[in-house]
Amino acid sequence: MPSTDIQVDEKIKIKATEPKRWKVILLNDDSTPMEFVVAVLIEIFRHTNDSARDIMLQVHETGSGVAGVYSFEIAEAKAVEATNLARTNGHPLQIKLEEE
Ligand code: TYC
Repeated sequence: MPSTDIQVDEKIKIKATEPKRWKVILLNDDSTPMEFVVAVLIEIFRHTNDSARDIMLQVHETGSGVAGVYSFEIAEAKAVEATNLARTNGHPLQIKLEEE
């Protein structure tokens, strides 16, 4: 088998960039029930009862809170799922994505 000499240019560095991560942020409103928000945090964002309640209260008291941090595709899918569940149940819950 013929052998081939390969010259590697040591000056060329491959920059390995970490994939971006996105925060799924819940926003407060006046009418989405607290228990519904807790259920969303448990069922869609896989929180425990305690952490779901903590995040819900933070949103309620400060105006916003992070439900989770994911790749863009997962963050978007969870935000859409939670928004659809809220609308199906007649709640105005607002969710936004923010780059970490
Ligand atoms: N503020 C709502 C209430 O008093 C509760 C709530 C919490 C709504 C978090 C939205 O993302 C939210 N029923």
